[in-house]
Amino acid sequence: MCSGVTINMKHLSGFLSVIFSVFLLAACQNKPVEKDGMVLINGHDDIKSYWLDVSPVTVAQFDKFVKATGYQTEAEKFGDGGVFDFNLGVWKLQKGVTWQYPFGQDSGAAKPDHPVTMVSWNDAVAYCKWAGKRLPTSEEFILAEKNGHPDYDKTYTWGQDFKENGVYKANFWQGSFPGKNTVDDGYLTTSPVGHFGKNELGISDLGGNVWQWCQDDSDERQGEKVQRGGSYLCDPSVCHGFKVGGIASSSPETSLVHVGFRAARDE
Ligand SMILES: [Ca+2]
Repeated sequence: MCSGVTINMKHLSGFLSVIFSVFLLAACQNKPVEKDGMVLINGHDDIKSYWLDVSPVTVAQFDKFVKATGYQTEAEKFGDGGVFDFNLGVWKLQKGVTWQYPFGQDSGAAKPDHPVTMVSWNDAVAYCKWAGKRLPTSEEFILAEKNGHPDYDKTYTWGQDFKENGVYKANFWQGSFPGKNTVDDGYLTTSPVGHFGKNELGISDLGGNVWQWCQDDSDERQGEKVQRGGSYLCDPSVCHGFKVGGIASSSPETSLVHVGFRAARDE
């Protein structure tokens, strides 16, 4: 994306024409710095510069945390969690679902390279603490969606359309929610993190795949915590949560089959 100078050569009527183009884009001054799976995002206004995970926390990463600490998630303690029933098109509280088996043991284990789900806000905070990180604020998540540009005006973090060159740019719901999912993007539920590419900052899964917990209390719903990014259950005609600024919320002890998180850290 960021090139100081580009040179295009064209043969015109037998003469070689060399065209120099010089770009002095704002992005060039903010070339993303990546380290230890995090990207440094330059602050703006009252947002200080911060590090943000390149991808949502995966099942494999959460497994390391559990093995190191013996942590028990709230879904495990309560013995149930929220699952979307694709056959009936409704949400239900299902017993025996965990981060390892978010749709239940009969539906198979969560894949290591997929985002962890069936984790509450409290679980996410516990993971972040163990990792020496914290949850991003809502503002930080949105600035990442905007590729670090506060005046970013495209609908999605990757651009303006669902697809680029015929290829889906995110994991969401195609068809009509809740009755029909045509799965044109290849995934009914979660997808491997990074599968649909990265934005300009080199960050993946900021739109679609799983909703992600943020630090903040919901302004709209008392006692709930904000989620950002949308999920594989978002049908743009119903929810459209995977657009820039998409928002949802749940109570901090709620564990759902389409909600995960990523971590942040102060610069
Ligand atoms: Ca999908």
